[in-house]
Amino acid sequence: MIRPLAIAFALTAALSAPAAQAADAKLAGVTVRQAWSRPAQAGMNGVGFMTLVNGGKTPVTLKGVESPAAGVVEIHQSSMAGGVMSMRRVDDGVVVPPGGEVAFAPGGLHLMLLNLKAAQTVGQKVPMTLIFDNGRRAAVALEVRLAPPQAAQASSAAGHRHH
Ligand SMILES: [Cu+2]
Repeated sequence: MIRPLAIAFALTAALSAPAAQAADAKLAGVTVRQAWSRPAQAGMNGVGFMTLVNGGKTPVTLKGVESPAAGVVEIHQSSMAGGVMSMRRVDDGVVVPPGGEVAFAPGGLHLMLLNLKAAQTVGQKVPMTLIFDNGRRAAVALEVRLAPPQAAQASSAAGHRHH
């Protein structure tokens, strides 16, 4: 309940680091919620999940992701066809519509952390840099967990902290 807030604040800080310009406003409303990963061994591939929320008035596109924890991070889309789950790389980015959100979740969009440099264990934080259109970058940390964070609690904490 505290954690998604911390991530959102980190994102805001990263986005507002450059001097205020018109382009900054475009991403000012983007927050990342429920960023998490799963335990994995060094040299193996890991996964990353999160929800991108665009509180702004224009679309925002996630173009790519970098992490010191993996050789390469790719954006993947899983799909089911003929009873077989497969995944493909998403090369043209993921658009988050204004006022909308996009969930990266098991069985759908996910981050693929190829060739992990170290083992990931529960409770650990995996640093990521999200790269948006116009070259904006935002730092987030994926919490290594066995199960997804509770969506309702997370958004409630983020939206109603003043209570
Ligand atoms: Cu994948």
